[in-house]
Amino acid sequence: MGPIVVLAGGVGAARFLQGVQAAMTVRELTIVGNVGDDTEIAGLHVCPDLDTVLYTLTGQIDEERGWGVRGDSARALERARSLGYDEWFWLGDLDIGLHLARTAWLRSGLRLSEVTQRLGRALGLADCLLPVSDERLRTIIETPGGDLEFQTYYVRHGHRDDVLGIRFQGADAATPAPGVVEALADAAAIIIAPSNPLISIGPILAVPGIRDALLDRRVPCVAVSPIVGGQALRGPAAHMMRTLGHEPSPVGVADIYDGLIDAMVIDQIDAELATDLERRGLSVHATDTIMRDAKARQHLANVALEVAGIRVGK
Ligand code: FO1
Repeated sequence: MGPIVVLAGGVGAARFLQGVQAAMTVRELTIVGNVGDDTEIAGLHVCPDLDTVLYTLTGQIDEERGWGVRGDSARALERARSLGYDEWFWLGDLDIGLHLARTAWLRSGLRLSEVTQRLGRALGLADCLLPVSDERLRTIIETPGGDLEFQTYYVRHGHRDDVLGIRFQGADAATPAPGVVEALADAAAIIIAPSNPLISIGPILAVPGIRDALLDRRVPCVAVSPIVGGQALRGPAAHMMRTLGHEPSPVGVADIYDGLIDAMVIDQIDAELATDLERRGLSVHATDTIMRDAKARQHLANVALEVAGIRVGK
């Protein structure tokens, strides 16, 4: 029996995946992660979405922020700042240690997928975490003030700029990392985590071969809506969808995933949208999708897995 494959962005996906881990006892889980928000800080290769998943699933995440290591200090960054180095991206000391290892291994010639497996093994990750691609892929946000690298838009500018367009630099020439297409082809079910469809899942779908692998699926693909009552639970998804001409609702999300999904899990607050979604040929399950604690995360994962036809272990 093949793995459960989850396409994942950052914080929302990581919390959902925690629920999946808790819901499944014996099944294999393969996570295909976004790399469009990767960045280089002072020469260090930082993979925010992969690391958010890694830290969350190994119990190290700073729950309040949703990223970084819980209780991490910032002595390295403070020293750099005291020396006059101006850095707007916050990096904790333990996090810097991980970036040092990653960067060194990448420079020695290992692929990002190999490095990610190494980091996962070392930190005790039980599941398979794969970057969607080993090649350089960067999300570029087009704003009235010009093109911005993703972290500049998101962190430095606090995602306040109007978004005129989104590009995935390098995507056309990128190839799926080893194991990604194989996992999708062999999957027992595919789930798209509650992540921003445009900037978290968008870069994954932009890698040639991924969309085709989803179109060729022989198992259900279920999307969990990250939009609840017209709002994103976190981040700029709703505003971004509206400005780019998508309805900020599960229906808008479904339209972005047109042809790629068979079912949707939506929040009970959006239950009246079920008919609209069913008209698009989707089966729909409305439930409480707010992942406030471990129990709620497991509940949402249980529902998504069951909608995908997977009998959960617990
Ligand atoms: N988010 C912030 O708002 N400010 C930061 O300084 C910041 C640093 C950071 C460092 C490592 C990391 O893995 C994530 C970090 N994030 C930070 C979060 C991250 O940039 C975003 O949440 C994601 O890229 C959005 O998916």
